[in-house]
Amino acid sequence: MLVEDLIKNNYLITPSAYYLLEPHYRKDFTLAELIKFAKSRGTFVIDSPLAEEFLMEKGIISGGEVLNQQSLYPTQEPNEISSSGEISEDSGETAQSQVFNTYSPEFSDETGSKSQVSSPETGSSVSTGNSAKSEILVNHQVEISNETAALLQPSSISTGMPPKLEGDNGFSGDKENFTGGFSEGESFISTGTPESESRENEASAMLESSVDTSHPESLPLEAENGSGYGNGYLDSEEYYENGNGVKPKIVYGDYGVPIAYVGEDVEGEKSYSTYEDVVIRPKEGFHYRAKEIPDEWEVTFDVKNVKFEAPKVKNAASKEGEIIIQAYSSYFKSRLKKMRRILRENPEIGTVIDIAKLSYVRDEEVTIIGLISEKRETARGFMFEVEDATGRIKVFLGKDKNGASKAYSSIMPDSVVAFRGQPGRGIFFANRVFLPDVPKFRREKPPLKEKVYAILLSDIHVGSNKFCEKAFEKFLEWLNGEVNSRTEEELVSRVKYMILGGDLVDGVGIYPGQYNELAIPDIFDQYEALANLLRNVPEHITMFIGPGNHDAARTALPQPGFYEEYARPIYKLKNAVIISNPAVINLHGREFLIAHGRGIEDVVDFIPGRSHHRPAEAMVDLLKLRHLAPTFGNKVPIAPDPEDTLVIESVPDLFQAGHVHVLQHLTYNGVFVINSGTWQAQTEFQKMVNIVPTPARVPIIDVETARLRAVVSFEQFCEGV
Ligand code: D5M
Ligand code: FE
Ligand code: ZN
Repeated sequence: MLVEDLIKNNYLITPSAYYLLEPHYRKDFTLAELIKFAKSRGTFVIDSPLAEEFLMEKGIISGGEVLNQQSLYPTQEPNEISSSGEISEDSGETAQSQVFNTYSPEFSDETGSKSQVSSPETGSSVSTGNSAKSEILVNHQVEISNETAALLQPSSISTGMPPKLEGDNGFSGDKENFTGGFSEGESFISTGTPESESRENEASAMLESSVDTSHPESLPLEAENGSGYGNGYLDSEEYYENGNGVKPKIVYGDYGVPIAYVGEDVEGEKSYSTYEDVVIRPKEGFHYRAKEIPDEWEVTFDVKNVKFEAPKVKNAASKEGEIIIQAYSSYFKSRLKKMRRILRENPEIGTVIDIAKLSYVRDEEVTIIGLISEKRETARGFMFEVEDATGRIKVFLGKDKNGASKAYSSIMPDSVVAFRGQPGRGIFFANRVFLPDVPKFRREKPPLKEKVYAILLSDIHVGSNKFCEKAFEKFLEWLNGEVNSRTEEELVSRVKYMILGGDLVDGVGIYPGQYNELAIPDIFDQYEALANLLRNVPEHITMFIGPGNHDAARTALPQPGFYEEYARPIYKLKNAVIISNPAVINLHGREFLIAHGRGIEDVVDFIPGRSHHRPAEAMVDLLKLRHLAPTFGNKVPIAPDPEDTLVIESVPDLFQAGHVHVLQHLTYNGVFVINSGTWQAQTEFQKMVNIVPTPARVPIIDVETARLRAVVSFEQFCEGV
């Protein structure tokens, strides 16, 4: 009623203001009074501060009542970050000290399951990295002078942050920590160029960009012709005049709910750049071998293509609560069913029996498969509360049993595992436990005729004042042929795919106080800015783009895609394929599992010894549980879809995630596991919780082997953003 009345009068109200005002409407105040008040404040949007002020002025509320701010990341004491929750009290201390110790990524005092992980981050392989590193250091001086030159460019972009030149210390210190971990056939490349040459490049780049801005292709907004995007956006726009000559545009979502308000674009008003002037063309004469290699890709799993069946309830008038319970019940049934199928592929599992049928079993070994709702360590062993579609039982696993304690620490709440053993009175005595896991060996795939590469990116965070814009532009130039060696030339020439795994923009209102760290405080402009940058990726490179928790997308997992109203500019990119989070892409017969990776946060919370700074290890834990976010009700919100699309149903050749902003990779049972890092320097929030990101490093994957071919670093253009 209040909403409609206001809209009729060309006023808008935010949901929080609505909840404040609605109970008093027509009882304690009239529409005319509210409108008069808003007019006196010169606004036609009634938000909660305005509503509060209004209610206070009317004497309806007193000053003490304040709105609770909802936020995605509740503010926490730093030492709560890795608290391991109720089910693993024993490990709380270890996990905490792991996170809050001074950062030392190479010296993991790993406990538990490290032995199964063959990590290239150890031993002799480090030497390759080291020699590359010394090259980087040699070029360091040059890089600084490049930077100076770049700052003088007329087209350099203002982020609202003062330009900064870095000294030696931070740079080399960080490098020490990170360059290890590149084995034979991989290289770590810094983009430093020999002095004289790079100056020339710099100059020509300057020239090009100033010429190019006048080119029609560089215009940020293509003419909207109304065709092609039939999602109701255009039909549901309305314009209102509010008396001050300002014409707001209101965008309506489902059920006629106003979801966005777009102010008229006033040219020249913005104090920030959306990178319209960043126009980079392939270097003349640069030969892209990838253009001649036929495309061979397919998105083999995308949440958008899953047909969900609506939950069955007795009749259409059933209560909403009942529908939600039904939905979660189908969700967990689906998880159990999928996990059972995976676990049964293990020949050692034996006869699987429903929990409800255990009472018929006499003196024989059987297997139960169930969801772990609780786990606890006792003096002699481990107790689990296990549930399947037919019932629930306590399971005891003696400490003396093979692999018991390792499995115990790997099991996250709500994951599904199998126990083999014998039922006793009201309890199941297990002799063995099986995680779903992935098979030890993988069949080799047929070789490819030609080398072709894929670049993995994530967490670009465009719009953040910590977004490494200069490094990203350098990377774009590099992709356009601005290379420093034969090796780099070969790499760039064969890049055919680019995968972007979420957190493309920084978003707005994602965490408390984020506003102060935004260079672009408007979500529409953030996507515009992102698209303006990505438009410079050569067109023969297909970009697969999926959402993360900072994007304009559903917060709960899975995330089917972006809200098109906001992310329209990236939908319009010619060479972009929008994917869901998670998604599976097949590249030349190799399966790439792509997820943003919020599940990593829960692994760090629940599995002892895990850290944000070694995300690939946490990803292996998820792989072992064959689920991207097994735990319900901890950090990661999960949508009550009738089907669990977060199960890792098929074993990938490569598993990519991002989210934690640290580049790390390893190989586990033939699966290449990699966290693709970030393009955002350390934020104030991350400083507080001691998260040290590794920005601006580009991992390049050899598609044939689904392994790392090289990491190219643009970090020197990012340090101390
Ligand atoms: O996540 C960037 C990093 O910050 C990732 O390691 C998660 C971490 N992060 C962010 N907020 C929190 C809270 N509240 N608790 C624990 N860890 C957090 P991004 O998604 O880019 O913000
Ligand atoms: Fe992120
Ligand atoms: Zn994230």
